[in-house]
Amino acid sequence: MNFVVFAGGVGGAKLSHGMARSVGAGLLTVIVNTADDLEMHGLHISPDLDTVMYTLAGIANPETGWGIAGDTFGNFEMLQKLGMQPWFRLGDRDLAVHMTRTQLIKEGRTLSEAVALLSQRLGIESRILPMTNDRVRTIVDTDEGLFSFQEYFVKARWQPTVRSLIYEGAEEAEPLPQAVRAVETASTIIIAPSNLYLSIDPILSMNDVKDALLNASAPIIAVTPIIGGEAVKGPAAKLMRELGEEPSAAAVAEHYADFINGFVLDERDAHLKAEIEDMGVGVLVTDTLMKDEDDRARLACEVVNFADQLRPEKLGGCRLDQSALNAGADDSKLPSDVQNP
Ligand code: FO1
Repeated sequence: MNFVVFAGGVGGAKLSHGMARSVGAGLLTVIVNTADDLEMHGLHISPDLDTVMYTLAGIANPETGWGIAGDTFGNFEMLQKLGMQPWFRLGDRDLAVHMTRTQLIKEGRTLSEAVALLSQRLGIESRILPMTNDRVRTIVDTDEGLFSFQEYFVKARWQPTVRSLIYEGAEEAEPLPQAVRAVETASTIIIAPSNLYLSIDPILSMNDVKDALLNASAPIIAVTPIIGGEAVKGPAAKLMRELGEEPSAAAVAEHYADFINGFVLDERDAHLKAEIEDMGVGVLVTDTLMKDEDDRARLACEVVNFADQLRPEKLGGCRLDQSALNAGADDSKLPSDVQNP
């Protein structure tokens, strides 16, 4: 059995963490959006990859969802003092990850090789794959002009009204071959409750990915990032409105309807079940909010069991590994080489 999760930032990372605990970390492959990546201070920064990596390593900052728990921002304060007007907050420990990744790439490794090495050094058993080793960048076309993704998201606090999204480089990019292979051989494929336009569509927009999903033998399940017409986190609902969609879980299901077999709908939206079933998509109604680590594992387990119902022969569902519960994000979880001296 092997499980594949398509993920962006925080929602994808949380569900991946739940999957690692409920099906076993070694059986999990997470394919991660890299269209949010940026170059800053000469460093290659991969926010979504790092959010997944830190979450699976148990060192993610629980308040922000991104960055490292307990990190300090001495470099940021110094940049301010030096009049650099920094707007993207890189924690001091986080910075070490960007420095390592950038050095590995400069030495000739690919992004995926750098991620594999970083994951190994952070003690992560699951396989984290960037969607591609090529350069793909989300450009946000707004009423205030074109923005690079992080300028829109962080600097402009996602306030400009979006007219369209451009996944620059996606057409020429080669999806990571291991990611395509993982989709082809998966026993279950999950589209995480990540932003459909900013996190999942960049992955789907590359050649071969959609075909691999359409030809996959595994059930494909999407988990809603929208509850009661609002995004669980971030600008998904606002973007849906601005791009002419009704911000609802049903519209998300419709967005994915040509390749998913099942949709996980939040219990607060149970009234949308029939509408989604009419799209030819199976529906699981449950509590999709992941407020704590047990919620993540519970939701992951329910998704896996739902997928099992959608295939002709059962694979035995998930086992919730109680011993893996409560792996909190505190300093003691850091491998010794990244702990404070
Ligand atoms: N998000 C913010 O809102 N403000 C920041 O200063 C910020 C810094 C940052 C640094 C490293 C990193 O990996 C993520 C960071 N994020 C920050 C989050 C990031 O912009 C978004 O969460 C994702 O790109 C959207 O999925």
